[in-house]
Amino acid sequence: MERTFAIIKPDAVERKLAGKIIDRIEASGFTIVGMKKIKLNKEQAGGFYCVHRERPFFNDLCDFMSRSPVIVLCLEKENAIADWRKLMGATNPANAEPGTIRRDFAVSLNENSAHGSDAPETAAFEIPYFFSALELV
Ligand code: 3AN
Repeated sequence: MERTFAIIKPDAVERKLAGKIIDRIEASGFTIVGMKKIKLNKEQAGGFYCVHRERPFFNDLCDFMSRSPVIVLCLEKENAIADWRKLMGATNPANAEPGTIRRDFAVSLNENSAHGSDAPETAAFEIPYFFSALELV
């Protein structure tokens, strides 16, 4: 069993797509072991995306992620990290496969509806950034 970290981003929560995305998560065999709706401030968004702090899109990314509430999830399944990224689709929705979350729901490269850990080390940082051990059941 493997755990990964997911975010339903502001653009998707604002458009009331959270239920549709959670439905796809469960239909694809993931167990939701943690889930909550939170509103990040810009500093908290920047801490989460600190690997991107030198990138030109960092400021816009932090503004976007702190614009309105997000839903954060910890998901469990065999091969959870790769399978969640496959279900999300490519970062740029224009390149995402048909049937993926980003192809079907994302607005743009920046407002791309979902986040997923890209490696075990990333998941090991991201899950405890948002969840305490008691919140993972
Ligand atoms: P992913 O979320 O697919 O792992 P990352 O980690 O490379 O993608 O990028 C984090 C987030 O930063 C993306 N989800 C996207 O919202 C934004 N982003 C990535 N690359 C760009 C870019 N070239 N221009 C604007 N935003 C970007």
